[in-house]
Amino acid sequence: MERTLILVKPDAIQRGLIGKIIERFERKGLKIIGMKMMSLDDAIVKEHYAHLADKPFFAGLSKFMRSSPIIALSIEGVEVVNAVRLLCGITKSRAAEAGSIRGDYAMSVSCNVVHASDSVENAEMEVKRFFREEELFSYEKSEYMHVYAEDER
Ligand code: IDP
Ligand code: MG
Repeated sequence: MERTLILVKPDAIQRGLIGKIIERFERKGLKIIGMKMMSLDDAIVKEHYAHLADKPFFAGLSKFMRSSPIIALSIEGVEVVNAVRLLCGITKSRAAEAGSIRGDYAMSVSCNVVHASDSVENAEMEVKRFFREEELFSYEKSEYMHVYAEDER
């Protein structure tokens, strides 16, 4: 089963959007298997955004990601990596689809309220980066049955 990583970023924490953002994932019927508040240090930001290390905005991005605690979430389900990316909307918030989280809550490219893993391979690494195995929970979620047809489970 796929797992993905979501971060509720510092701008969302500052703006009091934690509940509204988590609600989007619950509303979709997704199963949260891990959730915690944490402060990021320099090392984890560098590792998480290694693909952007040589960009001119990296120093600002790093400072932003360390400016408040974040909420890390892990969600598990059928094709959840793509489903969660669609819910979040594209990186450039001003052009993000209305109805997506970024489309509804952000205007900034850097302060775009959420992170979501962009591929199944990256998601596996990112979930491990932010959660120890014992911080992830295995349980039956009753709504699950309404969300997936038998052959999708
Ligand atoms: P993603 O978050 O949609 O996966 P990435 O390209 O992986 O987008 O970039 C990671 C994060 O870096 C973005 O969410 C945003 O916070 C920041 N970022 C990306 N491009 C820019 C930019 O051009 N200027 C400022 N910040 C950026
Ligand atoms: Mg990315």
